[in-house]
Amino acid sequence: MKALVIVPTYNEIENIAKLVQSVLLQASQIELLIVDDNSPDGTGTVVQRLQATEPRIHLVQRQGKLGLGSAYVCGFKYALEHDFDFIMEMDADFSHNPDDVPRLLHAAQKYDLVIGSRYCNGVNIINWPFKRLLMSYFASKYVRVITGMPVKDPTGGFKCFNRKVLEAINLDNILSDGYGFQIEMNYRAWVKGFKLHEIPIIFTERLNGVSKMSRKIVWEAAWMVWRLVLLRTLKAI
Ligand SMILES: Nc1nc2c(ncn2[C@@H]2O[C@H](COP(=O)(O)OP(=O)(O)O)[C@@H](O)[C@H]2O)c(=O)[nH]1
Ligand SMILES: [Mg+2]
Repeated sequence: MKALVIVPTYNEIENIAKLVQSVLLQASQIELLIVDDNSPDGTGTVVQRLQATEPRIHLVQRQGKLGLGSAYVCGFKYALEHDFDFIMEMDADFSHNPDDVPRLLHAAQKYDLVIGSRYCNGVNIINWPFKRLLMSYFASKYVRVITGMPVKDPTGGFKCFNRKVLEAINLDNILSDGYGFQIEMNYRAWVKGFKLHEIPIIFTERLNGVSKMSRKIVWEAAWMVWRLVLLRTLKAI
């Protein structure tokens, strides 16, 4: 069994070395792919240095900041080409706890797409301003009502795909970024009849670095759900 944890990075120099080490410690069959968008702070150079002594670290350097969605699509294609069986998504900023990686992988033996969920038992988020928490929580409800998809945390970015899910989705058709991207991947997997499953995680706001998400990305996600429902009605997905 080969597992790849994909971590997109943009200016994560304070987090990346520690994150890479914490993930690789989890299990010997886990490898890492960093998709770095030519971070001005030198995140990519740090990864290159780590690669010198650890063959389980892979790096794709892109020209510039092209967005989270396309970084993951790039990572998914890499995973399929390099014969990985399980493909995980994870942030670089320790909002996702590396110690949860084995639990996600374990659940992925039984389900096609495992989602680390902040809203399985109440709300499990540490250090978010109340406004952000409220917005994320109601955004999840909104997505559920519009799409009918039975997922409590559709915008979460800590998850594990079986490779057959990624093989079944035409990755070149994925257009959304950020939170919309997470919703779109779940929706396309669900519509195709794959088994989705949520496991509880605790999400902790980053201590180092800054968020790259913007208002624009939130609005994009809000429209995206309507587009997805329409495409499904037209039998285009
Ligand atoms: N390669 C790449 N990574 C990105 C981009 N935007 C965000 N990221 C990474 O995606 C992850 C989640 O982003 P973050 O800003 O923490 O989002 P938040 O947790 O929703 O505030 C982090 O590892 C970021 O470095 C991007 O445009 N390109
Ligand atoms: Mg974050």
